[in-house]
Amino acid sequence: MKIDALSLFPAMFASIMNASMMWKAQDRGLLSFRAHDIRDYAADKHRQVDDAPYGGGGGMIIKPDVLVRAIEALRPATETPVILLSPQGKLLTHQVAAQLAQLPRLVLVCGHYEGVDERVRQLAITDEISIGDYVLTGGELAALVLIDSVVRLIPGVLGAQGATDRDSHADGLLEGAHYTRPPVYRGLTVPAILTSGHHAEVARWRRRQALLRTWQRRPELLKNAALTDDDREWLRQLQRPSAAPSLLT
Ligand code: 4G1
Repeated sequence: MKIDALSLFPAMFASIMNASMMWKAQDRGLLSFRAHDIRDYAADKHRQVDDAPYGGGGGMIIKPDVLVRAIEALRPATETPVILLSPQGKLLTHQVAAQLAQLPRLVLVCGHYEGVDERVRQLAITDEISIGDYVLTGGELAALVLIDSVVRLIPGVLGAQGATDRDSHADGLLEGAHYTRPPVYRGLTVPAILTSGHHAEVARWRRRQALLRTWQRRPELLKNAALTDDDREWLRQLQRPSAAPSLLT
């Protein structure tokens, strides 16, 4: 996959794109990434990229000609999504990331200041994606979140392959509790089932822990989760008023 990011602060991408999984993905030839400086496409001698909003009010807006020129210089094919990271976009989910991971190329556009001139959307943006409802100073961190969520789904990027299937959110559930050595830490013990060696029992326990935690913390996720008849029956039991906590582990 080839990813181009357009930004006023392209240096923000370096540390994350040159570390760990991102470096391996590029090293293995599975990812080609470049961050481009929008300012390189400014036309005047002051390299002005932003201007005051028509109608007044505070803040500055990225100029449409500069940003459209920057996008067009990347010559995206008509089928390549040109994605503006924006609080007005559709929410980034595992499903969105999985769809993007199928594509050969992405162009990511990062806003700054108060945002971009509306005509950039009309002329050059095909999709808008948001990473959540909070204020950011720029779209770069959002682009990096999107890139991380997509690149790890490219086949061959993660060493131990099975890890992506068992992901939280791959089946729409949160993960239950995890433990490693030592067996007793500050008086807290590892559940005996995990050290029993009964693999089928361990798998069933883990599944129920995942269902329990999802039900407790993010019950709305259960609506779209991939659930078996067994899962549904166990969740029904959880919802009985008499279900005692000691039965839940
Ligand atoms: C109004 C959040 C403005 C922000 C309402 C998630 C946020 C890009 C994202 C803002 C941005 C809310 C994102 C806000 C983002 C221009 C440059 C837009 C930064 C900018 C809830 C500032 N996911 N925010 N405006 O944060 O780019 O992708």
